[in-house]
Amino acid sequence: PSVIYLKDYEAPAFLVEQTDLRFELEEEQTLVRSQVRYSRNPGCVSRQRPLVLDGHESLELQRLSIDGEVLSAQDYRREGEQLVIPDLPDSFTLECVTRIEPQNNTALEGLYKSDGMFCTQCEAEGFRRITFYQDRPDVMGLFETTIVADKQRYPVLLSNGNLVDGGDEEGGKHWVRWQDPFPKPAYLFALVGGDLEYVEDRYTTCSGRQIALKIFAEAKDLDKLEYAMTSLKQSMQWDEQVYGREYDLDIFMIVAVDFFNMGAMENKGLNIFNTSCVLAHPKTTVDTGFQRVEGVVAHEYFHNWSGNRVTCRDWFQLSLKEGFTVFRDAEFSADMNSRTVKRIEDVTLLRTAQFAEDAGPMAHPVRPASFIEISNFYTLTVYEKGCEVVRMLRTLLGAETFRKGSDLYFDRHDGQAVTTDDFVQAMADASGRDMSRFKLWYSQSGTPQLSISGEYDAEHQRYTLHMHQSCPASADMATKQPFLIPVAVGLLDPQGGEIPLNDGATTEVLELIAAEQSFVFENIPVEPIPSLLRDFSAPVKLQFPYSSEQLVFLMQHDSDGFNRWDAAQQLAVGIMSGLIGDYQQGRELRLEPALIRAYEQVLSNQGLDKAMVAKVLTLPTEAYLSELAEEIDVDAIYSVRRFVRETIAAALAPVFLQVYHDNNLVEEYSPDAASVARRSLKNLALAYLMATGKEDYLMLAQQQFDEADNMTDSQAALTLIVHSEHRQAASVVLESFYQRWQNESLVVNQWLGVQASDPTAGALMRVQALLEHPAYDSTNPNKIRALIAVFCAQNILNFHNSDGSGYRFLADQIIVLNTQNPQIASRLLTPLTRWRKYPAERSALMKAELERISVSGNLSRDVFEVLSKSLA
Ligand code: B3K
Ligand code: ZN
Repeated sequence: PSVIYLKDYEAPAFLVEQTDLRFELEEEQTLVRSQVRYSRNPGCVSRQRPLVLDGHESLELQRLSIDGEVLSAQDYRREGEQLVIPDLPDSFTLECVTRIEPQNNTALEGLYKSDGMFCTQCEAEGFRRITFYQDRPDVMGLFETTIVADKQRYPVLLSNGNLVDGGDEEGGKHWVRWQDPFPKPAYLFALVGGDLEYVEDRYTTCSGRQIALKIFAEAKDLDKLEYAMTSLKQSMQWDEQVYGREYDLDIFMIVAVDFFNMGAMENKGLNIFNTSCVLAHPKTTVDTGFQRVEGVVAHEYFHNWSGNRVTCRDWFQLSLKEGFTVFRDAEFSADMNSRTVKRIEDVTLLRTAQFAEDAGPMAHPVRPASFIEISNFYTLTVYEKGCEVVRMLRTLLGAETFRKGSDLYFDRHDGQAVTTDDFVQAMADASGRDMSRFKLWYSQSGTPQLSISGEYDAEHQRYTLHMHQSCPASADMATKQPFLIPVAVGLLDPQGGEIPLNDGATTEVLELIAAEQSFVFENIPVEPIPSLLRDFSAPVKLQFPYSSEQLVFLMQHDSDGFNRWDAAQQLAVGIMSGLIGDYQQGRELRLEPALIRAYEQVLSNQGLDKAMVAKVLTLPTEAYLSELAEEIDVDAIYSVRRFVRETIAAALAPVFLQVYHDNNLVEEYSPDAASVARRSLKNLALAYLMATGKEDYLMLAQQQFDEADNMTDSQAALTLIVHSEHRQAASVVLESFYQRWQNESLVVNQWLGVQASDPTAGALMRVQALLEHPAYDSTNPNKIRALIAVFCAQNILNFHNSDGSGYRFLADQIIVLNTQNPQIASRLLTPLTRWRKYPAERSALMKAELERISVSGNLSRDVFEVLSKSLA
């Protein structure tokens, strides 16, 4: 497989004016006729260039004609994934008929069948599995789509834009025609054909236009669409208010499908969603599931502007739409719920998973410089770090100027396919600032390290922060230049008050641009305790020599909610790191009282937001501790975390019991922030109580399991019981849960996941047995993720079993999935790619499995790329 480079970008030889598609959907085959009006691109220097169309090897080409004249085999060449037609006039219509087999498409890219229904996934390069086309985002055209299918089996036939015509045909068939008035690249094309029902609503835009909103799902799921509909209307309103963006078609549709490689897809006017990101009901969906639905509905809707109206020139620019849209959806969720809690969740993900990606073999900049398979670059770096980069722009420019910049960007580039440079340029022009150094965030990989020290000069009442930044070599880039790092800082006096800073405000954004730089604060009457990187103002690893007492002080007094939480995290990280050392030296584990005392204080402080209390009392995860470790000692990390949790539980059990009862209200379920907060605190308390191992608390959990009227409480109790040493009780609740929910596919996924993450011995055998269970389906990505991905990513003790059985199991699965669904196979590889971070024996076992996969033959581009980078 060959490497594609950003530096080789060339504009397309031909532009598309109009694309007319006709689909005949049948059980054994689908015939696709495309009629495309092409004209030479005036922006392209060479007038000799042939028309190069992309087409997957699975396409069966039945006919090709130009302006009505059928081409013979000498008139074109099929070279690998391309069809090359030389000697063409300046403008012409190309007609092309292909035969495809959606029913056998297990890769779930292009047109495929999900549970008997036809649907598409074209981003990034799925359209080439439908017909021959210039399948690249800078080729935009107007689409008209005609669909013909059996009326009884597929009463609902959808595509992008507006329904303009339709009727019945002989043989029990019917047809429809959809027209999309906005030019778009092929990756935004969508088609759905199935037996679906829908819920309907309306939205009136800021300029008074009426939009029809429809969400389609299987009949049995119709009662789970209300929350998505509410979220959609809120998103539409938020985008008008916060970004001045109005919706542009008369109809907006969402379709729920069960088989989907990722969360959802922003096709113009016809979003297609994984059921897991659109269905929500108190009985079947946990609180975090509701929040995910809200966030993903918003994300896809926001893409209508940041992605569809203004799209990417090439796939290296992916973060142009993804980083910006993640930032937009994060701000939306922050406005709808608790802002600080949302920030804590996002930073946790970034610090554990994205930092690990930056430190691993797949490291790449937010704007990658090269790839083999673009599907491998829908990453935490492009999405989450890309979001942080946009957030830094807003921090540097201020909210108002940032909004001016975004208005300018949308105005200037509406209807175009552009680059991340264009985005930053709009921000630069709106602010009058030179942003060239800032752009290093797009072109350099790796997580910068920021060490800060403070110096107080009492005589001159002056406080100085000395900063030093560096960025370690990454797999793809050895040396880096200093970044422009916005460091939001506050200074606290010994009473916990905020000291006014140079400009009178209590938070100042310092701009670190050099490797070494000092910042001076004048008129500081006492030696302060600094609060650094407030609200996590930059995606870096911060070091400051805080004492435990200072961290506890910040936990109590910092006016920045994020930093209050982070102080607790850093306190726990420090203590646990020490214990990990003790464990490795064979010393007895002893928990110093600082953490317990700090937790007790947080629990007894009635004024605190409950969601924050739950976040503060959640110990750093195994994944975060692993990311922080030089070398990952799985047993030490697991044992220490467990020891700390059990020691806290034993010390504070009566307090936790009180908290549990105080928050265990009889009330109707609601996914609002306050109710979610109460449940999260209650279930955290229950988790600590269960960690004591006492029978009384097992009974409490069983009671919650039996009586819960919502899935959040029911699943929390289920997980705690299943993950405990009470094996008999575990099998009873698992069986009763399955009996009750076996017909709810998404709930069954949770049931699989709870077993996959069960840390007790023998988990792998149970996972292997589940592969044969009727609840499992090895072709459904949601099932694969629930069972295999959860086992390998969340069950560190069993996956990293020193006998290598976990690694072997994963490699066996990947070898099968490599041909069946390359995108999923490649994603599953992630845990093995981190082999260099483990001690010698495990490392060798992991590497051996990577090597075994690499000689298993017929590697997809997706798997090949990850393997070759991991073994390089
Ligand atoms: N844009 C899609 C991602 C498509 C991934 C294709 N491998 C979802 C999103 O980010 O909104
Ligand atoms: Zn997106």
